[in-house]
Amino acid sequence: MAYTPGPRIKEIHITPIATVDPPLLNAAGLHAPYALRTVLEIVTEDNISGISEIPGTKDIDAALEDSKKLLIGKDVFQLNQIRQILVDAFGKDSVADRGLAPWDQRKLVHIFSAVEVACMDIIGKVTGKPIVDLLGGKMRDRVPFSAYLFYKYAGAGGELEFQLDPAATGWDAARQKSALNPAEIVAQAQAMCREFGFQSIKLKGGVFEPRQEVDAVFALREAFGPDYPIRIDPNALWTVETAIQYGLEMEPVLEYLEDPVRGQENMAKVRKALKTPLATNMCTTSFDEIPRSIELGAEDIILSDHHFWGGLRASMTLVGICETFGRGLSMHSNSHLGISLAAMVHLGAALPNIPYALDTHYPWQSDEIIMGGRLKFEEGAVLVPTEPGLGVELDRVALAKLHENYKACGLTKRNDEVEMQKVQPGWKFQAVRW
Ligand code: GKR
Ligand code: MG
Repeated sequence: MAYTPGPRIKEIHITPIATVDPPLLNAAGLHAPYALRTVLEIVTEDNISGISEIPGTKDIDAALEDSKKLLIGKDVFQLNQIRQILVDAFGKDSVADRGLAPWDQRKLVHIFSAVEVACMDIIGKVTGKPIVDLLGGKMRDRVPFSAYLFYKYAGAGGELEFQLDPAATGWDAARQKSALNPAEIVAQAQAMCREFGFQSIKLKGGVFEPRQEVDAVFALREAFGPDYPIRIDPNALWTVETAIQYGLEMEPVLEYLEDPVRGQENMAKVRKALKTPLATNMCTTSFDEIPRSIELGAEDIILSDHHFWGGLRASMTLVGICETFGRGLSMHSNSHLGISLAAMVHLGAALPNIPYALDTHYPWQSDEIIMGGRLKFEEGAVLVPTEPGLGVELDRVALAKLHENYKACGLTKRNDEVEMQKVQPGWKFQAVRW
């Protein structure tokens, strides 16, 4: 049989959107009333469309815009060549480009992830296979996620900002309530687990002094019992001494401790002192950092994220490295909608095993841009799509509405420090606080 080239890229559409986000707190400050995402759509010469979603910033959008001229005419199957073209144009990100905030600020990894996922959506449609099959095939039918709790101010986000929507009921109403102490965190967990059926719990820490957050962990254990694994993520705000002190105290109840301290050296020190596994999406976040991670023994679990590990196939490479060096692998998340969730589910389904339920921010978002509305969770898990490609299609009306939000809200880059200063004038992000 003769070689048949794949479909060629005819058009690339980049749509920045702003999705309603409640006032969630973290180590870097406060979420803005909208979370920014960018939706990429690639259309081939034979009019097949592939989509993807990444964190949105003006810089990444501009770089994606610049990449258009490089990618038009390219065969969507030639992902290695496409990656090289992007590396040649934008250079590789350095480790320092990640920044100190809880979220990753690199450029190339995000651009390549956006292009790769959209191309794989097309490849799936051409071959009639779901993306999970392109990653080597399905290891499970349902992908389990964890409840992801946040300290937060009262408020619905979006236009309502810190006000509540009186018409909201159930989780929609619970999502708007404040959570500023252990009792309110437990109430948030109960409402979220009731709605989504999650069977494990993550608490985003690094907001209050550690005693309060550790008390919240014990309050969760008290309320949910030993069958619900619990993790806490102070986003590297603790000192080594603090992490060891509270890490030892939480040892009987923690499934893992996520990024208690900043940097691989400090993580390795804490890891030596504790039996609890350490996980990271901040200290080992690129292939360049793997050798040092192994040398030092910086963490037990790498929280992969296809948005910043450079795509789905790169994440599968990471799985192999983790297996070789005895690291566990799970998944990190940021504020996101259903296109990202679908990609995470395909990747989650392809992993050899899932020892820890994956992270997702999805319950915090109320908008959706895919046909059929928000994806469903059953007992905390999402069914792996069986349709070709990602298995989700763009709702263009909803996309246009969220693009209008983007134009109206005036945000072009995530900056939680600035948002926090609107509430607490003079508040400053500190890379290490307690
Ligand atoms: O959305 O506030 C947030 C989180 O803190 C997020 O930015 C982190 O990237 O969820 C993340 C994490 O696990 O570190
Ligand atoms: Mg984290």
